[in-house]
Amino acid sequence: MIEVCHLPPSRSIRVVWILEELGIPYKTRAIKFPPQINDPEYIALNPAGLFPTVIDGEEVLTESLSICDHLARKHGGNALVINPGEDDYRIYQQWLFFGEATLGVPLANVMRYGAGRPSEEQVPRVVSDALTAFSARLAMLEKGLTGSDYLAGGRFTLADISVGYVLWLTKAMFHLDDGFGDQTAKYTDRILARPALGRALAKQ
Ligand SMILES: N[C@@H](CCC(=O)N[C@@H](CS)C(=O)NCC(=O)O)C(=O)O
Repeated sequence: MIEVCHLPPSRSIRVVWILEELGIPYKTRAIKFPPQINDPEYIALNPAGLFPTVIDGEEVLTESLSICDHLARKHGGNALVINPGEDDYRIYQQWLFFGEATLGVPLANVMRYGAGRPSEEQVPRVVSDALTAFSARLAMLEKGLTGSDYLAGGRFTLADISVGYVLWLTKAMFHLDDGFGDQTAKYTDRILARPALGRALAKQ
């Protein structure tokens, strides 16, 4: 059975979310954090000590979106992905990568150099630059959402899981959603209301 090394609120939520959306059986493995000190078995699987890692038969997979893509194609009959040649493939790819490589990066810096550290270790200049960048990236999302319920293909896809995870962090974990535009606020509510995400968030 597929095994997900799961450590909420890490990006392993993306993996559990898509498994729940697709109804694919899986089990979770708890990690002893920090794995570099407490979980040598995990470090043997993922020497970077990052989350998530998934074990699927003989394969050990890392990178949350690549894992989700693999699971949807191998076990989910290609549901929730858009293939080359299909309408909106390019825009699907754009938002898929945007979630991880563009929208999530400044948010991570807000935490890493701000609220996630004791006040004497915070770096205010880095945090304010990251908030400025985050706001500009949200403006890009707002423009992309105008007139559509989902990011690509007129349906819920992995691109929505990619971006939706970051919006969940922004709203539910960091309470930084007051900068959301109207479309982004509505989109976030729509995506966060998905029952599969609720089940994923309930998994420990
Ligand atoms: N691009 C990777 C990023 C993985 C990543 O940075 N995960 C974070 C948690 S969300 C982590 O493990 N952080 C622990 C650390 O930096 O030591 C992915 O999408 O899987």
